[in-house]
Amino acid sequence: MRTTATGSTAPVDPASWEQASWEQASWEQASWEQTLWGQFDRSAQQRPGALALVASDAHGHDVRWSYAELRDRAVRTAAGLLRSGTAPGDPVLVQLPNRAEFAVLVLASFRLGARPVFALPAHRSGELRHVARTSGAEVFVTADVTGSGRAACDHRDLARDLTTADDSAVRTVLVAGVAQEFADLAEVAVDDVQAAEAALPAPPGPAATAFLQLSGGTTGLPKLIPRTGGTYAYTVSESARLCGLTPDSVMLVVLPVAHNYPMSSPGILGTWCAGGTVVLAADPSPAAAFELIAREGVTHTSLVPPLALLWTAAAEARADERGTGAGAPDLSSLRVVGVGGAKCTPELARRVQELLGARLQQVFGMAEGLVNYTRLDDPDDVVLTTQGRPLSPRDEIRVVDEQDRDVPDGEPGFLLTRGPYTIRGYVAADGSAEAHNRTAFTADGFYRTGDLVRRRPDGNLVVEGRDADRINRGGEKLSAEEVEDVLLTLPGVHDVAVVGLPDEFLGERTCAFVVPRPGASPTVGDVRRHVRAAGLAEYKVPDRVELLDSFPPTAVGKTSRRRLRAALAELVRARA
Ligand code: OOB
Repeated sequence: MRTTATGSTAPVDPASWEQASWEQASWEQASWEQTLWGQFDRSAQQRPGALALVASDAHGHDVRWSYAELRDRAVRTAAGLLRSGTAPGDPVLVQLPNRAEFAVLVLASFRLGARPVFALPAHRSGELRHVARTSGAEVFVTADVTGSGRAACDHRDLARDLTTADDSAVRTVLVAGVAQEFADLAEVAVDDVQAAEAALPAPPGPAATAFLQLSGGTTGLPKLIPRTGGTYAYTVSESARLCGLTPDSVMLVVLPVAHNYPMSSPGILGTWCAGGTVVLAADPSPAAAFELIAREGVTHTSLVPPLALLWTAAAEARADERGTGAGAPDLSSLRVVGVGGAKCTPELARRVQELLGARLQQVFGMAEGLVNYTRLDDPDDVVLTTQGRPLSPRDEIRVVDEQDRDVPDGEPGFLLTRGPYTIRGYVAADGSAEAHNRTAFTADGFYRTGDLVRRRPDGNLVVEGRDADRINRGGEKLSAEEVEDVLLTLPGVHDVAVVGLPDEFLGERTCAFVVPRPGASPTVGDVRRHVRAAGLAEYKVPDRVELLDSFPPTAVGKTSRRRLRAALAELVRARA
C-alpha cells in the first residue's frame, strides 16, 4: 500500500473527475472490464435457476425470484422506462424501501444506463427537493406508504410536493404500490422480454456514471456523489471476495438498501456478483431477522452498531431461553456479520462473535469511495479492535494534522484518501458543488473524510472520532450546519449550535444549544417541530435542546463554528 501522497499530481478539475478516476483505475484490467449490469448478467447466465431474491413486494406479497426471473423483470422494466421517456444518462430520483421493486429498478437502471439518485426512505421533502434540484431529475420513483403509526410516511405526499415545487424539475412519478393519481411502477415494464432486449441500446460502459449517492453531510444539505460503473464494479467484486461470498451464500439485508454499505460492502451487488441469494427485509428487529436467518439459512448480514447491540442482547436472551428448553430460532447458519457505519467498540465486537456465533467483519466505508475491512483470517486482535484496512492496494491513505502534515503511525490525525474508486469531486446540476469541492478535497485530489483515525504499523485503521461538523447518529449521518441553518429561521432563536454528544446506544446523539432572542424562550417542542416542518428526516430532529444565555465569546462567528461545537461538547463532557 502506498501510504503517503507524492503530491505530484496536478489539481483535478472536478468536471473531469470521471476521466481522472478512470485513468487511474485502468491498472486493474480484469475487474475494470466489468460493469454492474455485466456482473449480475454473468451470474444470471451461469445460474439462471438459482435463487436471486427473497423479499416482499409493495403489495405485501412474498417473492422468491430466480436469477432468470429477476433478470427478465429488470430487462422489461429497462425497456419500459425507455419507452416512457427515460434515456440512458438521465438522472432518476429513487426513494424505495427494502422491497422487491428496489432490486428490479436498480438492475433495470444499470441495464438501461439511467442514473438512479439514491435517497434514503427517511428523507423528507427538505432533502428530496434539494436533491431533485441538484440532480436535475425529472422522474421520481417511490413507494406508497412506509412505516406505521406515528412513524408512517405517505411518499405520495412527498411526490406532490416535488411535482409542484418551482425549484424541482420532477414531473413524472412512478409509485411502487397504490399509485393514486400517479403512474404505477408495476405497469412500466414491457410485456415481452425479447421485444425489450431488441428495443434497448447496449448497456453503458464502465466509465459512465452508474448512479449517484448522497453524502452523509459535511456542510449543509446532502451532496451528490457520482459513482462510475467500472470503479463500483471493482469494489463490488473485491468486497464479495473479501467477505467470503460464494454461490451458496445467503445475504440478509436489514439496513436501508439504497445506502452504499448494504448495496456494495458487500451487500446486494456483491451477493449477486458471487451468484448467491439476497434476502431483503423491511424489519431489522431481532425477532423478525432471527426468523429469517433460520428460515432462509442466512450466511451473511451487515449491521450498524445500535442494531448489533439489539441483536446481541436478543441472542443472549434467546440463549437463556434455550437453557430452559424453550424453542428459539436457530442462528447456526450465520458465518459472517459485518458491522460498520459507525464505531464498533471492542466489547460489542466480542459479543457479536460470541452471541451471534459468526465471524465479525468490521467495515469502515464511505459513500465517497474508500472502504476498509478487517479480513476474515485476521487475528482476533485486529478484528475486535480495528476498523480494518483499505480494500484496494491502490488506495492511498494519509493521516494528517490540522495543517495537512503527515503524523507518524500510531498518532491520531485526520484521514485523507485518494484511490481508484474514490471520487474526485461532488457534482450538482446547478453548479453548487464546485465551491464545496475546493474544501472537501485537497489540491492533489485527496478526499478529506473528516474522520479522526490512528493507523497502526500493520496498516489497520482505528477510528477515534470525527470533526465536530459532522454527527454520526448510530450510522445515520447529519451535518450540524444543515440543522443549524433551519433552526436559525425559528422566530425567537438568536443563535444555535448543533453538537453530537456521546451516547451509549447510538454512539452520538444530537443536542441543539440555542441562544434565544431577548424575551423569547423557545421550547424543546418548538425546536423539534420546526426541524420536522422544514422537511428534514426524523433522525435530524435534535434529541436534546439546551437554552444558553450566550455562547463562549471566543468561539462566536461562522468561521469558528467548528470550535464552538467542540467547546460545547467539551462543556457537557466536563459537566458529566
Ligand atoms: C458508510 O457510509 P456513509 O457515507 O454513510 O458515512 C461515512 C462515514 C465515515 O466517514 C465515518 O465517519 C463513518 O461514516 N463510518 C465509521 C465506520 N463506517 C463508517 N466510523 C467508525 N467506524 C466504522 N466502521 O457509513 C459506509 C459505507 C460503506 C460501507 C460501510 C459504511
